[in-house]
Amino acid sequence: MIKGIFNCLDAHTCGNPVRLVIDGHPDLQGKTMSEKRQDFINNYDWIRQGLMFEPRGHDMMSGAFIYPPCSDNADAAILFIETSGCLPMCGHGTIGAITTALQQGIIQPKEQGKLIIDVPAGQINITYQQQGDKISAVKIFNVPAYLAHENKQIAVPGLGKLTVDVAYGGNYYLIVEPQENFPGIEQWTADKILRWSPIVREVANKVLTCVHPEDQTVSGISHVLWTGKPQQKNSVAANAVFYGDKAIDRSPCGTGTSARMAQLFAKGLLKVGDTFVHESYIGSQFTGKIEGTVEIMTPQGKITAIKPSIEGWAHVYGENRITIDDDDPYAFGFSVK
Ligand code: PYC
Repeated sequence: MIKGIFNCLDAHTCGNPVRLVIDGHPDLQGKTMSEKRQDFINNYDWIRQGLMFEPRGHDMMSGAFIYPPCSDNADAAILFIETSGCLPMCGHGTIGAITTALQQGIIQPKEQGKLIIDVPAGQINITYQQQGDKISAVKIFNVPAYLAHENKQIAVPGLGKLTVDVAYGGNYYLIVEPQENFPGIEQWTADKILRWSPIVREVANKVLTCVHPEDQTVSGISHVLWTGKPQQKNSVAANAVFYGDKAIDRSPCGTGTSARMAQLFAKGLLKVGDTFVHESYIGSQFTGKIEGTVEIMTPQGKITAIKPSIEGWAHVYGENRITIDDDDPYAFGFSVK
């Protein structure tokens, strides 16, 4: 029996996929996108599994649904889906979804060049550039980002000790900088990143607690951000972000870039107004900026979080009409371990 038919527009943001689902949206219960995300996770996760995993998707696949806004001041809302689950916020996903939705007329901005979008992690502001019928750049004014754990030592079986930080930029990132047991991403192959990341994440999650102070449903380290030397002259830094079970972000990662700027700000290495050109594992770039600061309350007390922005581009490359039919033994996808 056919469970669902989904028309999708496939795009990529700086190399990482964004499948925008344009119909077949489940009617989600909840007042906020955080509540709607919980409803999707509890009742409709089969849609994510069918659209993201093989054979209809792949390890890096990620996507989004555009919903009507939850707040009076917003233009639209986004629900993110990917192989790792339903992220509270996704930067490359937002750039891809907004580019596609504006080009297709799926979102009508109240004010040209600007959007306000509800996402599960809160509310974000967007500005965008248009050239003819194409959106050439999208800038996200992201949710507050902050350093949650600093200079923590973890012991990774087979790899040794690592000193790590954890920062929030819409998801919690374990940040690993070059040190004795990690020479930097330029000296590690993709295989090595894929091999060590899940182990390092598991070890870190056992000893470092991360729960968002304003939304308990946002918790745990989901991503590992390995750093190293950039390839491009104008990049300030480079990263390889691991997510899900076997994915390295091909984009510089929007929430990862926000987390990294928060980490560097807290350590006195970036200041308000600084521009941070961040490079991905394939050399594509986002331009990050620290737009300002805001005080937030954490279990450790009041801390200064940054207000980050990230700018990047996306290209739409195809259309896909995807059927999920439960007669198909792989209707809800599979992942090769
Ligand atoms: O751009 O925020 C991001 C992101 C998260 C996971 C993959 N990309």
